[in-house]
Amino acid sequence: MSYSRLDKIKDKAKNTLQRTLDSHVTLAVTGLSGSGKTAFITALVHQLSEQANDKNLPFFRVVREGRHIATTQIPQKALNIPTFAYRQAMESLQQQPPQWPQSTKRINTLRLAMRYRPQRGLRAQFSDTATLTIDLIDYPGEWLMDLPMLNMDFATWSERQLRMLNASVRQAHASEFLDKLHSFDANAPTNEAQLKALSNVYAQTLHAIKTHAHAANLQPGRMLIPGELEGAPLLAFFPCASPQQINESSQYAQLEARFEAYKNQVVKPFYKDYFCRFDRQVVLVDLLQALKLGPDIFAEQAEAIRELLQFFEYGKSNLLRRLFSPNIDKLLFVANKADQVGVNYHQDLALLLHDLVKSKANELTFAGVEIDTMAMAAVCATENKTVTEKGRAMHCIYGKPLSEDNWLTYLPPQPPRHVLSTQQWPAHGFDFIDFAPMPNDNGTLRHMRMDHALEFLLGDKLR
Ligand SMILES: Nc1nc2c(ncn2[C@@H]2O[C@H](COP(=O)(O)OP(=O)(O)OP(=O)(O)O)[C@@H](O)[C@H]2O)c(=O)[nH]1
Ligand SMILES: [Mg+2]
Repeated sequence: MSYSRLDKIKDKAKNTLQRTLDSHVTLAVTGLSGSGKTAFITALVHQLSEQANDKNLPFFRVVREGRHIATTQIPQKALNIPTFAYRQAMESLQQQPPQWPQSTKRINTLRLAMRYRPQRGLRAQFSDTATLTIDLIDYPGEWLMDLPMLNMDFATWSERQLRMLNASVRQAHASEFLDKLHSFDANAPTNEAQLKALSNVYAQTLHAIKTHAHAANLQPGRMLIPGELEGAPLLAFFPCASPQQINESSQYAQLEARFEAYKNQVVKPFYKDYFCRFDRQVVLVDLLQALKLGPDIFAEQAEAIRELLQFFEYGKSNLLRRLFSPNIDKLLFVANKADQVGVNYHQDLALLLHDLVKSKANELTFAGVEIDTMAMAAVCATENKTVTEKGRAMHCIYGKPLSEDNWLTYLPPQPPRHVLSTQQWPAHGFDFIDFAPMPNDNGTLRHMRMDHALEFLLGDKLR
């Protein structure tokens, strides 16, 4: 038997033992583009490796009880993907003036090891210290939005994308593509140059919508963030209404073939390699941004989040199941960036998020998944400020808006406590402000409820 085979078996046995002793967690950080995945992972690493003390993480029991020894980054398991650029992200947050880390362009991963003193159980009997290994992956939110394509054929996908492009808020950005598509002969024999040209216009349309008119389901995601597929012919397709009769050598048949190839060669491997083996999940939702964008986009984003949850495996994982294919048994819904409203509105945000996901949450709770919903901020960009006016205390926030040079004390509007119908939407909408990050003078980051999130997601693995 070759060494590598033996090593493989040893590795497998070691992994199995680790899983048996519950000392490994793969945490899914899920969210649409811009929901705060990269900031959340950066903050999680920072809080655990540089700020794990009982003042900073009082609700994280292992820390509060003085059992946390140290957390550090260790070599990752997957050697074929880049390592999460933690240092780089921290440098941008700490530079003068502080900047948010850049939007993610490719998949990357990170493995953390948490060393702690076990309190009870098998581990406490065998050793004074134990290690919990945590695997995290970060990826462009746009790629996640490709998963629903797996459940669609080309005709269904085209119909959905064309409906999205025709929505009144997006028509102006899509008009060139829609005009050109109108004169496109789907039944004509394949003309490569024409397909390429029109797919370029489609890609420009997606970029314009992403920048100006937002949509949760801009597909294919690799047209926006191609990663290693930059310029690949596989990406030369676009939605097209189905002709009455489909000729095998027609342009339509060619588009359909490319759509299927994209699903099989890009989306499926991404899903299989990275999305099938999670133990715990945090779903980040930027409710404030969605509220700001109005009722239609709010509804679209809510639907996209619910749709995405279908692609994860849930259920209480018994020992055997966990050894071979772990299922998500704890799921945390987070209304992220809660530092953009006063603390008095955090409960409203959590209730709104609960309302948005309640039917899915119900279904999963029934299947034995433990679920919680909370408002939090991974990286605080504001400070709370109470301003008294005419004897009334108002919970304002103070920070530097991203789009302005001056610092501002702002009284944000109250978020609704439940999902509003279009008729219930206030005429003036919701005006929330995006702020630049605000680290402490010594460069450390502040958070809101990261300790609650960590306790929920990892606490039971650290007893
Ligand atoms: N106020 C506040 N803003 C945040 C927080 N986290 C993220 N943001 C804002 O949200 C933006 C997007 O955050 P990212 O972490 O890059 O989001 P992402 O989900 O990784 O996005 P993609 O990489 O594009 O998928 C940041 O540039 C900030 O403007 C937070 O905790 N508080
Ligand atoms: Mg990111």
